[in-house]
Amino acid sequence: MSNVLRLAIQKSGRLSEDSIKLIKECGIEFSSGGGTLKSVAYNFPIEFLFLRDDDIPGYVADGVADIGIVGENVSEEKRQKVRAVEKLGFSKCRLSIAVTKSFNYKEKSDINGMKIATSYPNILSGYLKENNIKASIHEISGSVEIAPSIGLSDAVCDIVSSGSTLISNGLKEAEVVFRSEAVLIACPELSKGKLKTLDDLLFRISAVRNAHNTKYILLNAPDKSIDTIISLLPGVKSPTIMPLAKTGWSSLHSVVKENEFWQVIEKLKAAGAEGILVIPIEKIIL
Ligand code: PRT
Ligand code: ZN
Repeated sequence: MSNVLRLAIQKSGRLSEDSIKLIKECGIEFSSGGGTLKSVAYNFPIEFLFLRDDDIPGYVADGVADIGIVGENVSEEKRQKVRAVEKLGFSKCRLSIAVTKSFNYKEKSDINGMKIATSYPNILSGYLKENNIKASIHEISGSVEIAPSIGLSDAVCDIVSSGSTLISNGLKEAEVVFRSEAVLIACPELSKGKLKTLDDLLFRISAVRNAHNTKYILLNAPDKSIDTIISLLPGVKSPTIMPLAKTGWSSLHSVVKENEFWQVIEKLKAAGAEGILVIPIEKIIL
């Protein structure tokens, strides 16, 4: 039985670039772009289907594709039988209910009785039910944000990222219904060979993602500060310490989490660290 995994990626849109970048950072080489619908990797048992994002959950559920990269919003809305395998950290957004700027919105119960335009009727109806809100859903497939201004609805439930689309259409965010990011989904029935390939792929993805979240850090410090610095930079196992030619000083190498970076730097300086270098990491195998 074949161990070649078929991965469905969005053909063109907000997910495409980051999906392709992630796969390429995993050291998997293939050609994409130029209207290609299908492609095969040169150096890993994987082939690619380039599709509209809305079609990806269905193709994965049917086994036409083995795995796919899609927004959690789409995966949740389509209600297909797929397994969410790994969140991928990009294309972060939220599905929110927005009302007109002039509406004096205070709490969820204000949504009662409203007509809400959305392309996400399933997620929205689940949310309304959960929160005991009685509102009607008007399903439309695009340009949801203009619905209130043309008298089609009182509110919208749409994807928000920066919020500027809402503002430029005279709307304001009232409630977050669902938070989303790109996710790797899989067909629930994969052969042993394909599951092995999926494991190999996930191993590479986690090495790349760990590296994105972490920086390599080198610094010089007086020997008396080393214990303090080790407590600030515990590293993967523990930091490397090498003596400098200058007596009483050492060079210390470690890693630091991207989101803790600025706080740690301040504390390192306070502890006497000098000549701090911070370097990107390509892969981390823990
Ligand atoms: O052609 P195809 O069907 O494949 O693509 P698409 O047009 O349906 O989807 P696409 O490429 O726009 O988005 C793909 C996925 O990216 C979505 O399903 C989300 O998971 C994610 N994503 C992240 C977004 C956004 N950010 C986003 N800002 N999807 C849509 N938007 C739109 C939103 O609909 C609204 O019109 O951007 C506008 C809001 O953006 P802000 O920044 O003004 O708030
Ligand atoms: Zn789409």
